[in-house]
Amino acid sequence: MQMTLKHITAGSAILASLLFFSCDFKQSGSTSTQTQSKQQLPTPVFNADSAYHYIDTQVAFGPRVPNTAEHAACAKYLAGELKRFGADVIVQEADVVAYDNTVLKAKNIIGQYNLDKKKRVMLCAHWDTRPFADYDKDPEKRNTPIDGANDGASGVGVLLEIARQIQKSQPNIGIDIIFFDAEDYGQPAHINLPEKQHTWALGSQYWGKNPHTPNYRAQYGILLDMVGAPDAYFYYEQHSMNYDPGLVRYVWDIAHELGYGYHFKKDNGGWITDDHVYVTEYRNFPCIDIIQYSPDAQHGFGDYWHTHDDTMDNINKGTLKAVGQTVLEVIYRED
Ligand code: AHN
Ligand code: ZN
Repeated sequence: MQMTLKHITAGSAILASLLFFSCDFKQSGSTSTQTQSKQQLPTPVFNADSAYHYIDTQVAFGPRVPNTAEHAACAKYLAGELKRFGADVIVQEADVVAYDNTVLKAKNIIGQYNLDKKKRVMLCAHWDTRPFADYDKDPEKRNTPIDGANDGASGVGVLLEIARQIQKSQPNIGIDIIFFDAEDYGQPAHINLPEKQHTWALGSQYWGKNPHTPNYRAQYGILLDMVGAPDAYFYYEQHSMNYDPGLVRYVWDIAHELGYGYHFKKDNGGWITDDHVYVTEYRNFPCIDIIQYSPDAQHGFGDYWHTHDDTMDNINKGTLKAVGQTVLEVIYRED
């Protein structure tokens, strides 16, 4: 039979549709792979030994009090580590004024990942240490700066380990890690001074008003503060509950799901003025605080708090793991 033009056309149409079909089949295969990888990435395993090492290294510089050589050296180390872990780093320098009118040369250290992603989560911790030990049992030692192994270095150590994991396998979203300065220079409790507001969290107050990117916004933020003590309990911090109770419960649920219910108590804690308050108030997205709370203590924190007992002996790898693995799980579940 002789093929007419019509037949040829019909024949190619069949062939084309077959090709189209096979293409389509292949495509739907690759689409499902894509969907799968978007749905749930494997969560990296948080290494508590590594976080512990980053804490130990910070403490070895000596107290990281603004306007000291130890502080300057540690700032270099932290920015260098974030760079080594593949982040785009910005060191934001700011002159902030302390309760006693001392001008502090503050540095907020920022590491950005996946800058092309619009959806971002911000993770933060303060990196400075307190110039006083107001709550030390020895009055002679109250005017000297503390090691701040837990109060300062622990949150940063956990976030550096998270940065190291992000470099190995990227989450689906953008991540901004911010180490805030001058959080712990608040008006001391051991000398009688008239009540003064907003003397804490000076670095985050500055950043809130002058973010590293104009109009910076994240979907949400998580602040880590005092996340390394043995037997640390993290309660629902009340400002965080006020800003986004669903987010707080979601993070605590994940901690319980992973088996860290011992540390993450599903009960109300205190109202704690910390960096997350200024982040939320100035930037207008919710930032929650994972912070050790001790309901029976007079000041609400551990016995070591703002004393010379806040040393490396106060750091426990099990607590670091509970917090670090929970935060990793939260960010790798995002898409
Ligand atoms: C006050 O004591 C006002 N806020 C606790 C924030 C803090 C101090 N975190 C660590 N040190
Ligand atoms: Zn403190």
